[in-house]
Amino acid sequence: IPLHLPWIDAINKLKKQRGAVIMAHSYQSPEIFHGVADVTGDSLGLAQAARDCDAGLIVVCGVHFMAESAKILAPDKTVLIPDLEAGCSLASSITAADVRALKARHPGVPVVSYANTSAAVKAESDAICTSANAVQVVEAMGTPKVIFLPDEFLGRYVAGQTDVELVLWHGRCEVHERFTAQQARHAREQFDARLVAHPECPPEVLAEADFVGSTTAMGKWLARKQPARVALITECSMADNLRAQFPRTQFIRPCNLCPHMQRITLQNIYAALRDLRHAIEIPADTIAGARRALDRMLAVGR
Ligand code: CIZ
Ligand code: SF4
Repeated sequence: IPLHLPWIDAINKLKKQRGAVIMAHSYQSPEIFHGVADVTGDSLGLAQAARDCDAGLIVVCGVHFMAESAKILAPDKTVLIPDLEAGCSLASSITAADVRALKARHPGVPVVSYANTSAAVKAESDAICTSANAVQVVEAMGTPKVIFLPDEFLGRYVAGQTDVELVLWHGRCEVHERFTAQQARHAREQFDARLVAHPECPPEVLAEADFVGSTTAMGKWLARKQPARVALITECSMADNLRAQFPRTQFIRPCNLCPHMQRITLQNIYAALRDLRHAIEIPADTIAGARRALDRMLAVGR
């Protein structure tokens, strides 16, 4: 962090001048997460904070679909992303046209989409879900069959917890799909670590885990259990950012970095505030459709 201090000071000064709020996802590096963010959280938490904050200018330090979700819930505010190329393998695995084709193939079957999708895909969906409420949202559709997009592994995990039949898509998180059961077992056997895994991991990894949960659920589990050693089988920055909060817990590898999250840097956050770029623009009808699907989720519960 010392190396970053001049940038952190400059950003925090400019942020005040602009009256901006900086929001950082849990997968952002510690200098961003602890150094410049006013709000931190998972993708939905950030979107809800964008809706509820007083500022008219929001910088989302995260990937593109997260900035879109903030814009969907706060359409009258200016939402900036420091790098438009910060994408996501899950979000880019499916287009709105793909969703329309699936609906044509399965008439009358509702579509539940994971938050990790574009605004256009959300607008084609009946409801949005997170990894924390996926089972509840699927069951709230009230149908024997649901189209579940786009994460195949999350879909298989959800399918194991409900009687609703799921039509799945072949999307993968390129960060979580790389973990292996052998890595998980190694962490447990060599380091006596508890294993906490994100449901975007392959089924054989989830089978080894002591706890499977979303980004937010992982933090709550740690606070409850305070294990001596834990392997967070997820994006590396999770452990980096939680370390300060749990000084008695040792964080064991494996972890993988998300290359898209890494595109956000102190330098481009500064440039975003200086030049007011890159503003997220979404057509009004897409915002309305996506908002309806998000509201359906919020009615079920976070
Ligand atoms: O894997 C991701 O990108 C996650 C967990 C996003 C989120 O919902 O915060
Ligand atoms: Fe997408 Fe995976 Fe990166 Fe999350 S960690 S932004 S799901 S590629």
